[in-house]
Amino acid sequence: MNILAIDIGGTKLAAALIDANRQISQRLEIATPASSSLQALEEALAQLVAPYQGKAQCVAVASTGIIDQGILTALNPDNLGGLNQFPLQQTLQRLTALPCVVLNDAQAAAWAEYHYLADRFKHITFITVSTGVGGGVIINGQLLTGPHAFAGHIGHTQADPNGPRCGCGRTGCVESIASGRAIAAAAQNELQGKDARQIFSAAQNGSHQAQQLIAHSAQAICQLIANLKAILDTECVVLGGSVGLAQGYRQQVENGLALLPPPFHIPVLSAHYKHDAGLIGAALFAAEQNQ
Ligand code: ADP
Ligand code: BMX
Ligand code: ZN
Repeated sequence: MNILAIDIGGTKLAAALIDANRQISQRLEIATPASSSLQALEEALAQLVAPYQGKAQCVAVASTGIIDQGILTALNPDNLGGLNQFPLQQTLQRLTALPCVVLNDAQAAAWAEYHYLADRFKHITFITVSTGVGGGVIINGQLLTGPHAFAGHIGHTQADPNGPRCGCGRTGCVESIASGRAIAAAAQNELQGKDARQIFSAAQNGSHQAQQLIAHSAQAICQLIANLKAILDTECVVLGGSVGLAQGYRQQVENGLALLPPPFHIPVLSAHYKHDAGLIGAALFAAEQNQ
């Protein structure tokens, strides 16, 4: 069976076919519309799925936002151009005429990475540092979603009571300090207006400000990991998202963690499935629902 997997992030929409051996083919990517209109996202999804007509038997979606009962509710609408409600499952079923399974992007990625690590660990936490900061928690081999699918939204735990106001309405969330959007928003002078990718290359070219912005992000993620260890006794953390996977970032997080007391130490791995973790996790999840 081929599954059409779709990953909806704050920056990009990705799609691919995934077969029974978790092999990916025909991967496509387009930009996420920066618009609060339902129609803009629907049109982008229609464009994304069009080339796959007749090629899959079901659709599996990993999406940013709280994905409860098929509906996308943005916790931080700023990440989706202000969009805060979207009938995700219904829209994709209509666009593809296929059954559709939907879940949060970081929860999906956690599920994929857990499948890869299951021989070694039963308790893992996936953290995506991307447009936002998301999370997926596996406890005793089970994906924790919670009664309202809200579990794992670790980017909205507080990192700094004097920090910036987060798009979710709280103050100083991890996401408001560590995410790609936050890194870009904090940039000043010669870096003002640059995105996180450009700030990472400026850091490589010796920009002190860029290095400080990235260090500040990595430090917030390091403290988040220590909090997760204390709350969940999670056995390892897997880092994903384009910021989390950027060169040198994981090492900075690990260096920070090594300075904390030993009970907070924990292995930090880079996502095995890299930028495809959400796609593969959604496909695995859908395949299990259809069994
Ligand atoms: P999404 O949030 O849509 O899932 P990504 O995981 O690609 O997408 O995260 C997007 C964020 O990552 C943006 O802030 C972007 O500037 C940043 N980014 C993209 N590529 C890189 C890179 N090579 N190095 C560092 N940051 C990157
Ligand atoms: C935000 C939140 C999470 C999501 C995380 C990472 C919204 C729209 N999204 O914290 O649901 O998992 O961002 O998302 O409120 P990404 O777009 O960075 O992949
Ligand atoms: Zn927040």
